Amino acid sequence: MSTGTLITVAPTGAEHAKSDVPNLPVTLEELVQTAKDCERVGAAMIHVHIRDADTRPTLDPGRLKDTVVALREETNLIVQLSTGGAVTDPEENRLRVLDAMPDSASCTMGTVNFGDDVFMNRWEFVVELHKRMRDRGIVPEYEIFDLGQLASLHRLLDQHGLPSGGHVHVDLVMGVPGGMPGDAETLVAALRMIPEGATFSATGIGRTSIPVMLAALSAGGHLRVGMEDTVSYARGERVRDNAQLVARAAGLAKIAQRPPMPVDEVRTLLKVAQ
Ligand code: KMH
Ligand code: ZN
Repeated sequence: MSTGTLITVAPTGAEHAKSDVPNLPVTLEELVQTAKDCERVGAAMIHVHIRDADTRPTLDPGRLKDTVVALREETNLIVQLSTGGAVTDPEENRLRVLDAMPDSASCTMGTVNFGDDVFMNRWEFVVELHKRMRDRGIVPEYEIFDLGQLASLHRLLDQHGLPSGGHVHVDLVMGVPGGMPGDAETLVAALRMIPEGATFSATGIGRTSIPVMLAALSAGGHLRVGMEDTVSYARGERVRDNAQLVARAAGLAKIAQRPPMPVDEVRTLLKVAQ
């Protein structure tokens, strides 16, 4: 069991429209401001999706590089780029995300129904992501949307070896319609399948946010929160901003006697270069 809690903020995502969620950070300025606010209240890592000038999700290589540079200049956070993008993004664009040389990147371990869409992650594509990240010294976070994807993670590590740095960190993304439910029972089932020595974070989509957070803390796990996953703070109450979600996670982590982990400790834990 870990002594502290890694809090990752996922501030934007690819699913919410700015017109529906006006406080969603979509410009570089808004993203950097959010990152600073979240760092101040306990976040150590940021999971980044970016938007174009029309606020639509994009994997534009220039924008991604500028984003990594700006976040490094303005914060001390570990910068994790999403290679998941939006469900419409082609594989070659998703692989090209790694050219922006983030500290970390997401690597989803399989295909899953995603609401009314399909989030495609063919086996060959997953293997290619894993290998390219290792070649570049980028630390993966293996995104798990369903239990079978943990079996795929074992297969990946058995067939293709450990990631850069040698440590395995997974993120359980729970409560996506089409994926595993966001409840304590499912979290425990997932933990039984996590590779030995691996660490895990968990996030619950929508109203599963709080049950997943409490279950993850109880089980010695880490937390991901943010407006990518939840735009409602409580029943009938919209999220004010990402820092509000991070502050709540930090408060619960303190109650659990596992306060937010400082960034340098997280770098050591995940084997991300200092
Ligand atoms: N936007 C989802 C289709 C990731 O960032 O790696 C995929 C996603 C996972 O958000
Ligand atoms: Zn994401």
